[in-house]
Amino acid sequence: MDRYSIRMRASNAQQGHISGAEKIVPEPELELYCSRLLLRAMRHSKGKPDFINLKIEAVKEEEILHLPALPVTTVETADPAQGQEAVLSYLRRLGLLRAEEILALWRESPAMRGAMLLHADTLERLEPDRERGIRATYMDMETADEQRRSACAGKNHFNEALVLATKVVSHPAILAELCISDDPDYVTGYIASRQLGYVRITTLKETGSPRGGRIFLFRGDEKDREDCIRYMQEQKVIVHV
Ligand code: PML
Ligand code: MG
Repeated sequence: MDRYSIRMRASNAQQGHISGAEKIVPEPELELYCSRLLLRAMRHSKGKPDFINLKIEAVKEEEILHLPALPVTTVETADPAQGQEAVLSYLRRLGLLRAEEILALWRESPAMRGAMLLHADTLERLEPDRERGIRATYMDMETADEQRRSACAGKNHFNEALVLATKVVSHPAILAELCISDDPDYVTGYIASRQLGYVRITTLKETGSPRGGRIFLFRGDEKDREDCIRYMQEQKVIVHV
């Protein structure tokens, strides 16, 4: 079945970026999801947008990669220090020798629209544009449960992150992804990898902190890097939950 990709981003002059979201939907549902995403842009708690971009592109079925969602586990942590300790132990479990330095880079990461693409061994940053980072895009979730699909009227951090992490770590040159939300009230983050699945860490930062970011940990050569960036930015993915 052919589909349409819909990508929405909204901003205003005072705050800059306000909200963004995306779907990949069958043609009969195109109108419905366009209006849901429009509503989402208009009702964001950050404020009213003065610019909304809805980009709609046809997607052929053969262009879509279908992936099962990563299995999810949760680690309860009482405070950010415990949360970061948990992340360190998972990084070490993945055999990453420079786990402490990776965590330090993550803590200090500047506000970027996209993620850092970091070489897991040399810690070299591999994004062509370091201010922007790499944005993983063109992805959606499919579930038999219509309730979850229609959650698109508002942001569901967990669902959206699970879709993104599943896409990201499915590239063979990605060893793991780390994420802390930049939403000041959202303190749950995760580490994801093909080996570990999606591991939610309940407290990774202090409530009220706007600091957040993503790191894609990479291992490979120049050809892998180019393929990885193309995959993140262009490959259409539907994640099945
Ligand atoms: C974001 O703000 O987009 C990141 C959300 C991380 C979600 C973590 C989780 O709840 O599992
Ligand atoms: Mg955010």
